[in-house]
Amino acid sequence: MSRQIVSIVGGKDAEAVSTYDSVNPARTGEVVAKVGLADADTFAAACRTAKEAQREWAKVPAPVRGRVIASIGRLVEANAERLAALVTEEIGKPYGEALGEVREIVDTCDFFLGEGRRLYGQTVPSEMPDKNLFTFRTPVGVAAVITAGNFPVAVPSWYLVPALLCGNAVVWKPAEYAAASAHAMYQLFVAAGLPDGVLNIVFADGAETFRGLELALGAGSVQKVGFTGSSEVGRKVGELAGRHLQSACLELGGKNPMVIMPDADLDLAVEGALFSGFGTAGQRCTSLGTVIVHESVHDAFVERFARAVESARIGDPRAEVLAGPLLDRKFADRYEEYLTWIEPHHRVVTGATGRITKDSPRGGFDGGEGLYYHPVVVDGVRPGDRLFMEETFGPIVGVASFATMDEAIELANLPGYGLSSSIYTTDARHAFRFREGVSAGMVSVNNSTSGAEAHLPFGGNGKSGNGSRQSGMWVLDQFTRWQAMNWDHSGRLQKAQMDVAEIVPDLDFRLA
Ligand code: UN1
Repeated sequence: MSRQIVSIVGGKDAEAVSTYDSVNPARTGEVVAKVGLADADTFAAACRTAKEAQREWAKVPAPVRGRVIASIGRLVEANAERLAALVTEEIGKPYGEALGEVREIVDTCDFFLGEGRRLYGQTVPSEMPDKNLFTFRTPVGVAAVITAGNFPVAVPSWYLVPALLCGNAVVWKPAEYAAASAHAMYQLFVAAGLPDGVLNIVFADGAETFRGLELALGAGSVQKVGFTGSSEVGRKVGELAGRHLQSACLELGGKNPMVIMPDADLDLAVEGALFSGFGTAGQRCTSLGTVIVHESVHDAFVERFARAVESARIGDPRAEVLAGPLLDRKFADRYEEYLTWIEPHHRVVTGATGRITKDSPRGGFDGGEGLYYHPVVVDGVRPGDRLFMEETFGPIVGVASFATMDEAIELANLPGYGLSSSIYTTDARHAFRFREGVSAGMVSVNNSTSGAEAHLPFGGNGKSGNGSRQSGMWVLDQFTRWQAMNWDHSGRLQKAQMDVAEIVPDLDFRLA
Protein backbone atom coordinates (compact mmCIF):
# COMPACT_ATOMS: atom_id res chain seq x y z
CA MET A 1 0.00 0.00 0.00
CA SER A 2 1.48 3.33 -0.95
CA ARG A 3 1.87 6.16 1.54
CA GLN A 4 0.29 9.57 1.19
CA ILE A 5 2.62 12.37 2.16
CA VAL A 6 2.53 16.15 2.08
CA SER A 7 4.80 19.01 3.07
CA ILE A 8 5.07 19.85 6.77
CA VAL A 9 5.48 23.48 7.77
CA GLY A 10 5.60 24.58 11.40
CA GLY A 11 4.68 21.03 12.42
CA LYS A 12 1.47 21.02 10.38
CA ASP A 13 0.55 19.46 7.06
CA ALA A 14 0.68 22.05 4.29
CA GLU A 15 -1.57 22.41 1.29
CA ALA A 16 -0.78 20.55 -1.93
CA VAL A 17 -1.61 21.77 -5.42
CA SER A 18 -0.83 18.56 -7.32
CA THR A 19 0.15 14.95 -6.76
CA TYR A 20 3.31 13.15 -7.79
CA ASP A 21 3.74 9.38 -7.72
CA SER A 22 7.09 8.27 -6.35
CA VAL A 23 7.65 4.92 -8.03
CA ASN A 24 9.85 1.92 -7.22
CA PRO A 25 12.36 1.93 -10.11
CA ALA A 26 12.95 -1.82 -9.72
CA ARG A 27 9.23 -2.53 -10.26
CA THR A 28 7.76 0.52 -11.93
CA GLY A 29 4.20 -0.70 -11.37
CA GLU A 30 4.59 -0.03 -7.63
CA VAL A 31 3.88 3.43 -6.26
CA VAL A 32 5.94 3.94 -3.10
CA ALA A 33 4.26 7.20 -2.13
CA LYS A 34 1.68 9.63 -3.40
CA VAL A 35 3.33 12.96 -2.82
CA GLY A 36 1.33 16.17 -2.49
CA LEU A 37 3.35 18.93 -4.17
CA ALA A 38 3.17 22.45 -2.80
CA ASP A 39 3.49 25.73 -4.70
CA ALA A 40 5.88 28.66 -4.49
CA ASP A 41 3.78 30.48 -1.90
CA THR A 42 3.93 27.52 0.46
CA PHE A 43 7.69 27.38 0.03
CA ALA A 44 7.98 31.07 0.84
CA ALA A 45 5.58 30.69 3.79
CA ALA A 46 7.72 27.84 5.13
CA CYS A 47 10.72 30.17 5.09
CA ARG A 48 8.76 32.78 7.07
CA THR A 49 7.73 30.14 9.60
CA ALA A 50 11.33 28.99 9.86
CA LYS A 51 12.45 32.58 10.46
CA GLU A 52 10.10 32.87 13.42
CA ALA A 53 11.18 29.55 14.90
CA GLN A 54 14.87 30.27 14.40
CA ARG A 55 14.91 33.13 16.89
CA GLU A 56 14.04 30.78 19.77
CA TRP A 57 16.16 27.90 18.49
CA ALA A 58 19.25 30.11 18.41
CA LYS A 59 18.70 30.84 22.11
CA VAL A 60 18.94 27.14 23.02
CA PRO A 61 22.53 26.66 24.24
CA ALA A 62 24.70 24.95 21.64
CA PRO A 63 25.51 21.97 23.92
CA VAL A 64 21.76 21.37 24.30
CA ARG A 65 21.34 21.56 20.53
CA GLY A 66 24.19 19.04 20.39
CA ARG A 67 22.14 16.71 22.59
CA VAL A 68 19.30 16.93 20.07
CA ILE A 69 21.75 15.98 17.32
CA ALA A 70 22.85 13.04 19.50
CA SER A 71 19.23 11.93 19.77
CA ILE A 72 18.78 12.19 16.00
CA GLY A 73 21.78 9.90 15.58
CA ARG A 74 20.33 7.38 18.03
CA LEU A 75 16.93 7.45 16.38
CA VAL A 76 18.44 6.97 12.93
CA GLU A 77 20.56 4.10 14.24
CA ALA A 78 17.55 2.43 15.85
CA ASN A 79 15.57 2.77 12.61
CA ALA A 80 18.46 2.04 10.24
CA GLU A 81 17.06 -1.11 8.62
CA ARG A 82 13.63 0.38 7.97
CA LEU A 83 15.04 3.59 6.57
CA ALA A 84 17.54 1.71 4.38
CA ALA A 85 14.81 -0.62 3.10
CA LEU A 86 12.72 2.39 2.17
CA VAL A 87 15.65 3.96 0.30
CA THR A 88 16.11 0.70 -1.59
CA GLU A 89 12.42 0.54 -2.41
CA GLU A 90 12.18 4.13 -3.55
CA ILE A 91 15.37 4.71 -5.55
CA GLY A 92 16.68 1.18 -6.18
CA LYS A 93 19.91 1.59 -4.24
CA PRO A 94 21.30 -1.85 -3.28
CA TYR A 95 20.37 -2.55 0.34
CA GLY A 96 23.98 -2.86 1.53
CA GLU A 97 24.76 0.57 0.10
CA ALA A 98 21.53 2.00 1.51
CA LEU A 99 22.58 0.81 4.96
CA GLY A 100 25.93 2.52 4.41
CA GLU A 101 24.10 5.69 3.44
CA VAL A 102 22.07 5.58 6.67
CA ARG A 103 25.31 4.97 8.57
CA GLU A 104 26.62 8.21 7.08
CA ILE A 105 23.83 10.15 8.83
CA VAL A 106 24.83 8.59 12.15
CA ASP A 107 28.50 9.42 11.47
CA THR A 108 27.52 13.00 10.72
CA CYS A 109 25.53 13.22 13.97
CA ASP A 110 28.44 11.67 15.89
CA PHE A 111 30.73 14.37 14.58
CA PHE A 112 28.43 17.31 15.22
CA LEU A 113 27.01 16.36 18.61
CA GLY A 114 30.45 17.18 20.03
CA GLU A 115 30.61 20.38 18.04
CA GLY A 116 27.75 21.58 20.23
CA ARG A 117 30.26 21.74 23.09
CA ARG A 118 32.93 23.36 20.93
CA LEU A 119 31.63 25.74 18.31
CA TYR A 120 34.70 27.67 19.35
CA GLY A 121 35.20 31.38 19.05
CA GLN A 122 38.50 33.04 19.83
CA THR A 123 39.94 35.53 22.27
CA VAL A 124 42.32 37.76 20.37
CA PRO A 125 44.91 40.19 21.79
CA SER A 126 44.16 43.85 21.30
CA GLU A 127 46.72 46.44 20.15
CA MET A 128 45.76 48.53 23.20
CA PRO A 129 45.71 47.83 26.94
CA ASP A 130 42.47 47.23 28.82
CA LYS A 131 40.71 46.13 25.71
CA ASN A 132 39.62 42.62 24.79
CA LEU A 133 38.79 41.17 21.41
CA PHE A 134 36.60 38.15 20.74
CA THR A 135 35.10 36.25 17.85
CA PHE A 136 31.81 34.38 17.95
CA ARG A 137 30.19 32.04 15.47
CA THR A 138 26.59 33.17 14.98
CA PRO A 139 23.95 31.23 13.08
CA VAL A 140 23.15 32.57 9.60
CA GLY A 141 19.36 32.33 10.12
CA VAL A 142 17.26 30.22 7.78
CA ALA A 143 18.82 27.72 5.41
CA ALA A 144 16.83 26.64 2.35
CA VAL A 145 18.19 23.26 1.35
CA ILE A 146 17.42 21.62 -1.99
CA THR A 147 18.72 18.10 -2.43
CA ALA A 148 18.95 15.38 -5.08
CA GLY A 149 17.59 11.86 -4.63
CA ASN A 150 20.64 9.69 -5.36
CA PHE A 151 21.63 10.07 -1.72
CA PRO A 152 18.17 10.81 -0.40
CA VAL A 153 19.11 10.83 3.28
CA ALA A 154 22.90 10.99 3.73
CA VAL A 155 23.61 14.08 1.65
CA PRO A 156 20.67 16.01 3.17
CA SER A 157 22.07 15.17 6.61
CA TRP A 158 25.29 16.95 5.62
CA TYR A 159 23.25 20.14 5.48
CA LEU A 160 20.57 19.56 8.09
CA VAL A 161 22.72 18.34 10.95
CA PRO A 162 25.32 21.16 11.00
CA ALA A 163 22.72 23.80 10.11
CA LEU A 164 20.53 22.83 13.07
CA LEU A 165 23.47 22.39 15.42
CA CYS A 166 24.65 25.90 14.63
CA GLY A 167 21.27 27.35 15.59
CA ASN A 168 19.66 27.77 12.19
CA ALA A 169 16.19 26.77 11.05
CA VAL A 170 15.82 24.80 7.83
CA VAL A 171 13.38 24.50 4.96
CA TRP A 172 14.24 21.31 3.14
CA LYS A 173 13.06 20.57 -0.39
CA PRO A 174 14.02 16.99 -1.25
CA ALA A 175 13.77 15.38 -4.68
CA GLU A 176 10.20 14.31 -5.48
CA TYR A 177 11.31 10.83 -6.60
CA ALA A 178 12.87 10.28 -3.14
CA ALA A 179 10.08 11.95 -1.14
CA ALA A 180 9.12 8.97 1.03
CA SER A 181 12.71 8.47 2.22
CA ALA A 182 12.98 12.19 2.96
CA HIS A 183 9.68 12.19 4.83
CA ALA A 184 10.84 9.27 6.98
CA MET A 185 14.06 11.07 7.78
CA TYR A 186 12.12 14.23 8.66
CA GLN A 187 10.06 12.19 11.13
CA LEU A 188 13.20 10.85 12.81
CA PHE A 189 14.63 14.36 13.12
CA VAL A 190 11.52 15.82 14.74
CA ALA A 191 11.16 12.84 17.06
CA ALA A 192 14.45 14.00 18.60
CA GLY A 193 12.60 17.03 19.96
CA LEU A 194 13.11 19.79 17.41
CA PRO A 195 10.54 22.52 18.12
CA ASP A 196 7.91 23.08 15.41
CA GLY A 197 9.12 25.21 12.55
CA VAL A 198 12.82 24.61 13.14
CA LEU A 199 12.84 21.94 10.43
CA ASN A 200 10.27 22.13 7.66
CA ILE A 201 9.92 19.85 4.66
CA VAL A 202 8.41 21.08 1.42
CA PHE A 203 7.70 18.88 -1.57
CA ALA A 204 7.51 20.91 -4.76
CA ASP A 205 8.64 20.72 -8.38
CA GLY A 206 11.71 22.57 -9.60
CA ALA A 207 9.92 25.59 -11.05
CA GLU A 208 7.76 26.24 -7.96
CA THR A 209 10.76 25.77 -5.68
CA PHE A 210 12.79 28.28 -7.64
CA ARG A 211 9.97 30.82 -7.58
CA GLY A 212 9.40 30.19 -3.86
CA LEU A 213 13.09 30.67 -3.19
CA GLU A 214 13.07 33.91 -5.14
CA LEU A 215 10.13 35.16 -3.05
CA ALA A 216 11.77 34.12 0.21
CA LEU A 217 15.11 35.68 -0.65
CA GLY A 218 13.31 38.87 -1.67
CA ALA A 219 11.46 38.93 1.66
CA GLY A 220 14.67 38.41 3.61
CA SER A 221 13.58 35.11 5.11
CA VAL A 222 16.44 32.95 3.76
CA GLN A 223 20.08 33.60 4.60
CA LYS A 224 21.70 30.48 3.17
CA VAL A 225 20.87 28.34 0.18
CA GLY A 226 22.19 24.81 -0.04
CA PHE A 227 21.88 22.95 -3.32
CA THR A 228 22.99 19.49 -4.43
CA GLY A 229 22.24 18.64 -8.05
CA SER A 230 23.28 19.38 -11.62
CA SER A 231 25.77 22.07 -12.62
CA GLU A 232 23.10 23.59 -14.86
CA VAL A 233 20.56 24.14 -12.07
CA GLY A 234 23.34 24.98 -9.59
CA ARG A 235 24.37 27.87 -11.80
CA LYS A 236 20.83 29.30 -11.67
CA VAL A 237 20.55 28.82 -7.91
CA GLY A 238 23.97 30.43 -7.41
CA GLU A 239 22.95 33.39 -9.61
CA LEU A 240 19.74 33.88 -7.68
CA ALA A 241 21.53 33.75 -4.33
CA GLY A 242 24.20 36.12 -5.65
CA ARG A 243 21.58 38.70 -6.61
CA HIS A 244 20.61 38.71 -2.94
CA LEU A 245 24.26 39.06 -1.89
CA GLN A 246 24.47 35.52 -0.64
CA SER A 247 26.87 32.76 -1.50
CA ALA A 248 25.11 29.45 -1.90
CA CYS A 249 26.58 26.15 -0.79
CA LEU A 250 26.68 24.27 -4.10
CA GLU A 251 27.47 20.61 -4.55
CA LEU A 252 27.21 19.89 -8.28
CA GLY A 253 28.15 17.39 -10.93
CA GLY A 254 31.47 15.81 -11.73
CA LYS A 255 33.42 14.20 -14.55
CA ASN A 256 35.69 12.40 -12.19
CA PRO A 257 38.94 11.07 -13.65
CA MET A 258 40.90 8.01 -12.59
CA VAL A 259 44.52 7.97 -13.73
CA ILE A 260 46.27 4.61 -13.96
CA MET A 261 50.05 4.78 -13.94
CA PRO A 262 52.25 2.05 -15.47
CA ASP A 263 53.39 1.11 -11.94
CA ALA A 264 49.81 0.60 -10.67
CA ASP A 265 48.51 -2.64 -9.23
CA LEU A 266 46.18 -3.33 -12.17
CA ASP A 267 43.83 -5.71 -10.39
CA LEU A 268 43.32 -3.18 -7.62
CA ALA A 269 42.70 -0.49 -10.25
CA VAL A 270 40.13 -2.66 -11.99
CA GLU A 271 38.31 -3.26 -8.71
CA GLY A 272 38.36 0.48 -7.99
CA ALA A 273 37.14 1.39 -11.48
CA LEU A 274 34.34 -1.16 -11.25
CA PHE A 275 32.97 0.25 -8.00
CA SER A 276 33.62 3.89 -8.94
CA GLY A 277 31.96 3.53 -12.32
CA PHE A 278 29.13 1.12 -11.73
CA GLY A 279 28.42 1.06 -8.01
CA THR A 280 25.16 2.98 -7.39
CA ALA A 281 24.67 2.38 -11.16
CA GLY A 282 27.11 5.24 -11.76
CA GLN A 283 24.72 7.70 -10.15
CA ARG A 284 26.92 9.42 -7.61
CA CYS A 285 28.26 12.88 -8.20
CA THR A 286 31.56 11.21 -7.33
CA SER A 287 31.14 8.35 -9.84
CA LEU A 288 33.94 7.65 -12.26
CA GLY A 289 33.72 9.53 -15.57
CA THR A 290 36.87 8.64 -17.50
CA VAL A 291 39.69 6.22 -16.85
CA ILE A 292 42.92 7.79 -18.10
CA VAL A 293 45.29 4.90 -18.45
CA HIS A 294 48.95 4.82 -19.42
CA GLU A 295 49.43 3.53 -22.97
CA SER A 296 51.78 0.75 -21.79
CA VAL A 297 49.04 -0.85 -19.65
CA HIS A 298 46.02 0.32 -21.64
CA ASP A 299 45.19 -2.96 -23.38
CA ALA A 300 45.74 -5.10 -20.29
CA PHE A 301 43.58 -2.77 -18.18
CA VAL A 302 40.73 -2.54 -20.70
CA GLU A 303 40.63 -6.28 -21.12
CA ARG A 304 40.45 -6.93 -17.36
CA PHE A 305 38.02 -4.07 -16.76
CA ALA A 306 35.64 -5.35 -19.45
CA ARG A 307 35.77 -8.82 -17.92
CA ALA A 308 35.07 -7.49 -14.43
CA VAL A 309 32.11 -5.48 -15.69
CA GLU A 310 30.73 -8.48 -17.55
CA SER A 311 30.75 -10.64 -14.44
CA ALA A 312 29.36 -7.97 -12.10
CA ARG A 313 25.87 -8.65 -10.77
CA ILE A 314 23.10 -6.27 -11.69
CA GLY A 315 19.57 -6.87 -10.52
CA ASP A 316 17.12 -6.67 -7.63
CA PRO A 317 18.59 -4.12 -5.21
CA ARG A 318 17.34 -6.16 -2.24
CA ALA A 319 19.90 -8.82 -3.21
CA GLU A 320 23.70 -8.63 -3.17
CA VAL A 321 24.29 -6.79 -6.41
CA LEU A 322 26.78 -4.24 -7.64
CA ALA A 323 23.98 -2.12 -9.03
CA GLY A 324 20.23 -1.97 -9.19
CA PRO A 325 18.05 0.11 -11.51
CA LEU A 326 18.40 3.78 -12.36
CA LEU A 327 16.84 6.16 -9.85
CA ASP A 328 13.79 7.20 -11.78
CA ARG A 329 12.34 7.44 -15.28
CA LYS A 330 13.75 10.97 -15.72
CA PHE A 331 17.27 9.65 -15.14
CA ALA A 332 16.75 6.66 -17.41
CA ASP A 333 15.61 8.95 -20.24
CA ARG A 334 18.59 11.23 -19.78
CA TYR A 335 20.93 8.27 -19.63
CA GLU A 336 19.56 6.98 -22.96
CA GLU A 337 20.54 10.31 -24.44
CA TYR A 338 24.11 9.93 -23.17
CA LEU A 339 24.29 6.63 -25.03
CA THR A 340 23.72 8.53 -28.30
CA TRP A 341 27.02 10.32 -27.63
CA ILE A 342 28.90 7.12 -28.48
CA GLU A 343 30.65 7.91 -31.77
CA PRO A 344 32.08 5.77 -34.60
CA HIS A 345 35.66 6.24 -33.35
CA HIS A 346 34.67 4.77 -29.98
CA ARG A 347 34.77 1.10 -29.11
CA VAL A 348 32.23 -0.35 -26.68
CA VAL A 349 34.11 -3.16 -24.95
CA THR A 350 31.27 -4.49 -22.81
CA GLY A 351 28.68 -5.86 -25.26
CA ALA A 352 25.09 -4.67 -25.18
CA THR A 353 24.09 -1.11 -24.36
CA GLY A 354 20.71 0.30 -23.31
CA ARG A 355 17.92 -1.07 -21.21
CA ILE A 356 17.96 -4.66 -20.00
CA THR A 357 14.85 -6.31 -21.45
CA LYS A 358 13.60 -9.68 -22.64
CA ASP A 359 15.08 -8.85 -26.05
CA SER A 360 18.33 -7.61 -24.53
CA PRO A 361 18.85 -9.64 -21.35
CA ARG A 362 21.95 -9.65 -19.21
CA GLY A 363 22.68 -13.33 -18.76
CA GLY A 364 19.45 -14.77 -17.41
CA PHE A 365 18.16 -11.41 -16.15
CA ASP A 366 15.57 -9.62 -18.28
CA GLY A 367 15.02 -6.64 -15.99
CA GLY A 368 11.28 -7.23 -15.62
CA GLU A 369 9.53 -3.94 -15.08
CA GLY A 370 12.66 -2.29 -13.68
CA LEU A 371 14.73 0.57 -15.09
CA TYR A 372 17.81 -1.62 -15.42
CA TYR A 373 20.57 -0.78 -17.89
CA HIS A 374 23.58 -2.57 -19.26
CA PRO A 375 26.85 -1.19 -17.86
CA VAL A 376 28.95 0.28 -20.64
CA VAL A 377 32.68 0.85 -21.03
CA VAL A 378 33.64 2.97 -24.03
CA ASP A 379 37.27 2.87 -25.10
CA GLY A 380 38.90 5.59 -27.21
CA VAL A 381 37.19 8.69 -25.79
CA ARG A 382 39.17 11.87 -26.34
CA PRO A 383 39.07 15.62 -25.74
CA GLY A 384 36.24 17.22 -27.63
CA ASP A 385 33.93 14.17 -27.39
CA ARG A 386 30.81 14.85 -25.38
CA LEU A 387 31.48 11.56 -23.60
CA PHE A 388 34.84 12.93 -22.50
CA MET A 389 33.77 16.46 -21.64
CA GLU A 390 30.37 16.14 -19.95
CA GLU A 391 28.96 14.38 -16.92
CA THR A 392 27.08 11.21 -17.85
CA PHE A 393 25.12 10.31 -14.72
CA GLY A 394 24.58 6.55 -15.05
CA PRO A 395 26.42 3.30 -15.82
CA ILE A 396 28.84 4.43 -18.52
CA VAL A 397 32.60 4.93 -18.23
CA GLY A 398 35.02 6.21 -20.89
CA VAL A 399 38.62 5.14 -21.32
CA ALA A 400 41.37 7.39 -22.70
CA SER A 401 45.13 6.87 -22.77
CA PHE A 402 48.18 9.00 -22.11
CA ALA A 403 51.95 8.95 -22.50
CA THR A 404 53.29 11.40 -19.89
CA MET A 405 52.18 12.43 -16.41
CA ASP A 406 51.68 16.04 -17.58
CA GLU A 407 49.35 14.80 -20.26
CA ALA A 408 47.42 12.68 -17.73
CA ILE A 409 46.89 15.73 -15.49
CA GLU A 410 45.84 17.87 -18.43
CA LEU A 411 43.31 15.25 -19.52
CA ALA A 412 42.02 14.91 -15.95
CA ASN A 413 41.35 18.66 -15.73
CA LEU A 414 40.14 19.31 -19.26
CA PRO A 415 36.38 18.83 -18.77
CA GLY A 416 36.41 21.72 -16.30
CA TYR A 417 34.67 20.00 -13.40
CA GLY A 418 36.64 19.40 -10.22
CA LEU A 419 34.85 17.26 -7.69
CA SER A 420 36.64 13.97 -7.15
CA SER A 421 39.61 12.23 -8.76
CA SER A 422 41.75 9.18 -8.31
CA ILE A 423 45.19 7.87 -9.18
CA TYR A 424 46.45 4.31 -9.05
CA THR A 425 50.19 4.17 -8.54
CA THR A 426 52.81 2.58 -6.32
CA ASP A 427 55.09 5.61 -6.52
CA ALA A 428 54.58 8.36 -3.92
CA ARG A 429 56.04 10.95 -6.31
CA HIS A 430 53.25 10.28 -8.82
CA ALA A 431 50.59 10.50 -6.12
CA PHE A 432 51.78 13.90 -4.90
CA ARG A 433 52.36 15.33 -8.36
CA PHE A 434 48.83 14.35 -9.28
CA ARG A 435 47.45 15.90 -6.11
CA GLU A 436 49.22 19.15 -6.89
CA GLY A 437 48.13 19.27 -10.52
CA VAL A 438 44.57 18.03 -10.41
CA SER A 439 41.82 20.64 -10.07
CA ALA A 440 39.55 18.38 -7.98
CA GLY A 441 38.49 19.13 -4.42
CA MET A 442 39.03 15.48 -3.52
CA VAL A 443 41.85 13.13 -4.49
CA SER A 444 41.99 9.38 -3.88
CA VAL A 445 45.16 7.36 -4.12
CA ASN A 446 44.63 3.68 -4.88
CA ASN A 447 40.95 4.08 -4.08
CA SER A 448 37.61 4.74 -5.71
CA THR A 449 36.61 8.25 -6.84
CA SER A 450 33.49 7.77 -4.71
CA GLY A 451 33.01 6.93 -1.05
CA ALA A 452 34.31 9.99 0.77
CA GLU A 453 34.30 9.74 4.57
CA ALA A 454 31.80 11.93 6.39
CA HIS A 455 34.26 14.16 8.23
CA LEU A 456 36.58 15.33 5.45
CA PRO A 457 35.80 18.46 3.43
CA PHE A 458 33.49 17.47 0.58
CA GLY A 459 33.10 19.74 -2.41
CA GLY A 460 34.37 20.79 -5.77
CA ASN A 461 35.79 23.46 -8.00
CA GLY A 462 35.00 24.63 -11.52
CA LYS A 463 31.70 23.24 -12.78
CA SER A 464 31.42 21.09 -9.65
CA GLY A 465 30.69 23.97 -7.30
CA ASN A 466 31.63 27.43 -6.12
CA GLY A 467 34.31 26.32 -3.70
CA SER A 468 31.98 25.70 -0.78
CA ARG A 469 32.81 22.69 1.35
CA GLN A 470 30.54 20.41 3.32
CA SER A 471 31.23 17.99 6.16
CA GLY A 472 33.52 18.08 9.13
CA MET A 473 34.47 21.37 10.73
CA TRP A 474 34.73 23.03 7.31
CA VAL A 475 30.97 23.18 6.85
CA LEU A 476 30.64 25.36 9.95
CA ASP A 477 31.66 28.29 7.76
CA GLN A 478 28.54 27.69 5.67
CA PHE A 479 26.13 27.76 8.58
CA THR A 480 27.68 30.38 10.82
CA ARG A 481 29.05 33.84 10.30
CA TRP A 482 31.89 35.25 12.30
CA GLN A 483 31.02 38.11 14.56
CA ALA A 484 33.90 40.20 15.94
CA MET A 485 33.50 41.92 19.29
CA ASN A 486 35.80 44.40 21.01
CA TRP A 487 35.37 45.53 24.60
CA ASP A 488 37.30 48.49 25.92
CA HIS A 489 37.32 48.68 29.73
CA SER A 490 39.97 51.41 30.02
CA GLY A 491 37.36 54.09 30.67
CA ARG A 492 38.84 56.15 27.80
CA LEU A 493 38.25 56.29 24.07
CA GLN A 494 41.31 54.47 22.72
CA LYS A 495 41.48 54.87 18.96
CA ALA A 496 42.64 51.86 16.96
CA GLN A 497 45.78 52.46 14.86
CA MET A 498 46.26 55.89 16.52
CA ASP A 499 46.45 55.46 20.29
CA VAL A 500 48.86 52.56 20.06
CA ALA A 501 52.11 52.44 22.04
CA GLU A 502 55.15 52.46 19.81
CA ILE A 503 58.40 50.61 20.51
CA VAL A 504 61.13 52.13 18.37
CA PRO A 505 63.63 49.64 16.91
CA ASP A 506 67.18 50.40 15.77
CA LEU A 507 66.79 49.15 12.23
CA ASP A 508 70.30 50.28 11.29
CA PHE A 509 71.76 47.74 13.67
CA ARG A 510 74.03 45.17 11.94
CA LEU A 511 76.08 42.30 13.38
CA ALA A 512 79.78 43.08 13.61
C1 UN1 B 1 26.61 12.59 -4.15
O1 UN1 B 1 26.51 11.75 -5.04
O2 UN1 B 1 25.96 13.67 -4.22
O3 UN1 B 1 31.56 10.23 -1.54
C2 UN1 B 1 27.45 12.45 -2.93
C3 UN1 B 1 30.57 9.61 -1.95
C4 UN1 B 1 29.31 9.66 -1.13
C5 UN1 B 1 28.56 10.91 -1.39
C6 UN1 B 1 28.20 11.17 -2.81
N1 UN1 B 1 29.66 9.56 0.27
O4 UN1 B 1 30.58 8.96 -2.99
